[in-house]
Amino acid sequence: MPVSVPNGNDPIAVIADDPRHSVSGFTTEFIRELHNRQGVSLRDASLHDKFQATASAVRHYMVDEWLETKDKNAAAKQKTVGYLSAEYLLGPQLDNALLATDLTEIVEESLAQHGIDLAQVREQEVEPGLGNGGLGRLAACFIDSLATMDVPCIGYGIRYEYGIFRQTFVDGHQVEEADKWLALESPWEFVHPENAVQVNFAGHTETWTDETGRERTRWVPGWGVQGLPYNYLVPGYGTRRVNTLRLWGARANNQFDLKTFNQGDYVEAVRAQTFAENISKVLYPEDSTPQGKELRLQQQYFFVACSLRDFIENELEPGFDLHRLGERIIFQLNDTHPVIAVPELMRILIDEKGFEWDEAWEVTKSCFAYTCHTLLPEALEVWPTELLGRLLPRHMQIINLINVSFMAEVRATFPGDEERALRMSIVTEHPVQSVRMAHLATVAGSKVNGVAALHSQLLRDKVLPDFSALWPEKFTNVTNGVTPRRFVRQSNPGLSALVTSRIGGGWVKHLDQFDGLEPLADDAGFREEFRAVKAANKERLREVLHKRDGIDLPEGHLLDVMVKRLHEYKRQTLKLLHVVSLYEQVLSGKRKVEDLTPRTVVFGAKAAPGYRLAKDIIHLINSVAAVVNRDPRLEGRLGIAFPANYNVTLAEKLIPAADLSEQISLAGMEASGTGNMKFALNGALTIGTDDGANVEIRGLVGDDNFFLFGMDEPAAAALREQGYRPRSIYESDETLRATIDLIESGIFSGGRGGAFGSVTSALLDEDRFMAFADFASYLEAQEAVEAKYADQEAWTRSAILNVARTGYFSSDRSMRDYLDRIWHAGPVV
Ligand code: 26W
Repeated sequence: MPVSVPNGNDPIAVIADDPRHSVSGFTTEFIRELHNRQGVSLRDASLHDKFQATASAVRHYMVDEWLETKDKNAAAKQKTVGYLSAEYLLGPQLDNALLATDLTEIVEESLAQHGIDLAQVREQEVEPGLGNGGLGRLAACFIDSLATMDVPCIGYGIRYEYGIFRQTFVDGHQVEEADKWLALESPWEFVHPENAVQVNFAGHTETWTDETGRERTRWVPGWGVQGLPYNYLVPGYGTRRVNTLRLWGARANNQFDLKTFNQGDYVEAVRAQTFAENISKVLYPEDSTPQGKELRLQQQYFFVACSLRDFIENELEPGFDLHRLGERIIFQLNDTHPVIAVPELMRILIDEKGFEWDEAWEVTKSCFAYTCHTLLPEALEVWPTELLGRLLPRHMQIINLINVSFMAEVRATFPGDEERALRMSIVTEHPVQSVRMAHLATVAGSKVNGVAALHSQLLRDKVLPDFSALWPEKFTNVTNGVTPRRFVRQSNPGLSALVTSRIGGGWVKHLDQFDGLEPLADDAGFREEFRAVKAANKERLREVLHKRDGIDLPEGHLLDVMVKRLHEYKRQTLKLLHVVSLYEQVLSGKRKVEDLTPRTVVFGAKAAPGYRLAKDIIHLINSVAAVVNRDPRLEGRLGIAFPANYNVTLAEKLIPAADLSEQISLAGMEASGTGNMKFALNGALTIGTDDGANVEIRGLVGDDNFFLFGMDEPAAAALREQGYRPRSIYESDETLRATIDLIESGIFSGGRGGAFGSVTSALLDEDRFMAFADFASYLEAQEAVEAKYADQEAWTRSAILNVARTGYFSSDRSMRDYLDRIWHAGPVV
């Protein structure tokens, strides 16, 4: 029952008359945790103890609802969303839990009474970085939205012991450190060893005849591990629903390994068991080029096998007729990483439950849908049949059988078109015989979706055109979204309070209400308050960067931010070329320093550890920063800040402070982007290409409130078609030439020319993502940025309109689209 709270903002999830929901009530819970969990007195407690006790005391307020949710689900017997994702980039949990339980003020006051600063306690939390970037963060937003919308959902994934690496810089080079996020234990998880699930690998298959005389197949595995469920609470906002995120950790299977392999050599046997535990040890840090590593396939099968078993055995009532499984679960495949779940469900139904092939296939098709998150052909996962057959022999057989009937269907629909059949086959022969996981997902899934309008179109037309010709109705779009709880309400309290003062607090659950801000863009008083919020957020960021990185952000600058994974297609180099060209123009006297708009460019980006060029680009950015930031000729009017280890925690501070959001990928390359949405919702203006969700952002905010530049996708495709020659652009564009020449001069490498040859020659010789082709247009758009920024009233007006018009990008809206168009499921209240 929503009641209003001191600041009038948030409906609350807890019962208002719960005696624990008071300062003294919380203090009791907190002290109890300090004593019983941490085993220390308040007097002796470390900051870490205080964090652990605070977090676990806050969890008390969600557990009743969590248990209640389970009962509600069991009673309702409605369809559950099983979100299958190898990544969840959750970010810090404490603030989110405080918001959901409406405890922020209470905890602050309770701790203050004991001389403890909540802000300091908060800083103790190590965020669970169990994802690489966009895909993992999207999964975290989606489960937040489903809980808030009262939809039964279990998020299934992997409890990596080491999350995404911690990035440090040594002499400007990226160095990776292991992310030991569990070193001090996570206060948020419940482990249930008694619910461990057995997962098998390798071995062989054999046939047998059952009592009815039917020929059956069984898998005789070679080895196995156990999956331990670690449950995380996923509280909805303003509702009593608390869903579950179930992450699986691998544990050695004592009896099995000891007996089978290592008779006699006890110590060796125990050592060998750690092999099993390696499965959930570390998150693969590649976010676009699959390495085809055996351990990665083990991880994928491990978590989906645990998850399917868990749902079928533990979430359904005993005796449930599995022919109706599709009425109770929809497994959403978050990219191809969990696609091995398809043959696993077939195996369970046929080998274990005695289904006929056709029955099993009908059920399986009704239980899966597939989301594709990329357009890069090299990002589409492919597993050699040699590896798959060795690790999962029965699954390999099943995939072959699926392919045989699929090929028959293709040949029947397109008689004589053998080339088409080869293009579509799940198993390809080249370069080595392999399984194309995207094809398997498309054949098995009831729906296939892209993540923004343009992306879904390109998915149909360019990535899977034969499939969309065969099954046009299978393809759909769901534009991504972000959770307004974390990315506005929590991370931007100033804006939240301002907005709520004018349109009420309903927007936190109904972000389309932001449209009520539209008229306020013309209200000078509101604009002033809006600017004050931005200024305060910049001040907060200055403090964070000073403390975290020793970076001193200049005051009064336009804050120009590009944060995302380092990737050639995202074109961090284009941003850097802009900065270097400004610098060059000042050095050569083409521009007077007082004509520069005071600007600080902030980069945040991790490179995959094996991605050489991306790491060289990081080195170049740091090297340019070192020179530009120190050059007195710039009179402090141009700076670069590159804080290391960009993560969710930092994003929450950076995004609310930004003026300008850089979304400058080559058109047709960025599937959606979600950072772009977060910036717009926090009142930054976008400079961007016609790519991914930028297209939709611009459509909503309007051309006057968005800085568009560059080729669109058809133009980029045409240029590539006709033969792209970056060097001729370099030769004909004087500004570009001067910029590249300045980099090659050695000025950024202590006089050593050629230090950044890998970057400059990648551009001059190939420029795969056509940065040069968009360079002139980008600079022109940046001039428009400067002109607009000079008129603060006009700028603020546009910023407000960005907020007012982008409520569409709530992940609640994305979830509604999935529920209506793909899952055919709804809330349980
Ligand atoms: C190593 C294999 C691999 C391949 C692709 C790992 C991870 C991927 C992901 C699909 C990459 C990814 O995160 N894609 C991003 O997904 C976001 C959420 O939909 C989009 O907003 C981004 O545009 C897209 O790059």
